[in-house]
Amino acid sequence: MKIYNQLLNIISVKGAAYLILLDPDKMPLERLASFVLQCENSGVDGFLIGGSLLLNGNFEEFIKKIKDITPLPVIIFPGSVNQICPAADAILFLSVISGRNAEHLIGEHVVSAPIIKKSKIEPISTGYILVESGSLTTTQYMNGSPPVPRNKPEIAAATALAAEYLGMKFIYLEAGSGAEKSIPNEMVKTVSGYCTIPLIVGGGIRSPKDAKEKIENGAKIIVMGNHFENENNWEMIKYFSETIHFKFPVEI
Ligand code: 1GP
Repeated sequence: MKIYNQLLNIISVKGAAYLILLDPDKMPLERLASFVLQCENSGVDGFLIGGSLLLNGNFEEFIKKIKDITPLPVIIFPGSVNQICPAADAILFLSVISGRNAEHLIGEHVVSAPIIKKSKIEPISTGYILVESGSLTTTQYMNGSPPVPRNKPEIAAATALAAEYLGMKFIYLEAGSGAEKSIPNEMVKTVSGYCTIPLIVGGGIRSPKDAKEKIENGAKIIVMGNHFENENNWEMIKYFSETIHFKFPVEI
């Protein structure tokens, strides 16, 4: 089954899906196996792999290692066209629709589309909306366009609806990795009530309560990364899974 359909199936059965973001720059290879197994045993549904920069990480080796360890889907979450690898299962084909930077709306896509076709990984068209979240995040800085103001849910909703009309398959409301504040619940509610395509929410989520509120307001996929850069928090993954999979909590 295609990864997109797998995700829709998880959403339908469990209520929502839980993806973990792994940045090759931030997760040392020697810790990768134990973290991935902990995620798998804690009910996580898959992995997003990517980073705004790639200073140290070996992207291909990193993805191959995850594929060797787990059967869970591995989806590229690209910070740039350098982050494409045939060993992955799919790639979020992101267009930064909150911005007006042509390179991130269509330019990089023209460069990367033939590479993706050759690699045979599944592209999943995703409207990526950056949202103000306290201080400037790396993602916002790298995009070079202002994020949507956090008190303007109607702008996010109109942007998301435009993405739906353009044929995109997911909307991703992004506060930025390690954001001070996660996406406002009101914005999640407004966007999810205005569009029919599934809503991914990530950035700055650090508690099961926060994840639960996002789901209650209509998020269908929760993404977390930064919180688990601290190994002391790994034990929490199962509680997040149980909370997010509200229709079908996995016995752990
Ligand atoms: C970032 O939405 C993801 O792109 C996850 O954010 O790392 O803050 O959990 P965190």
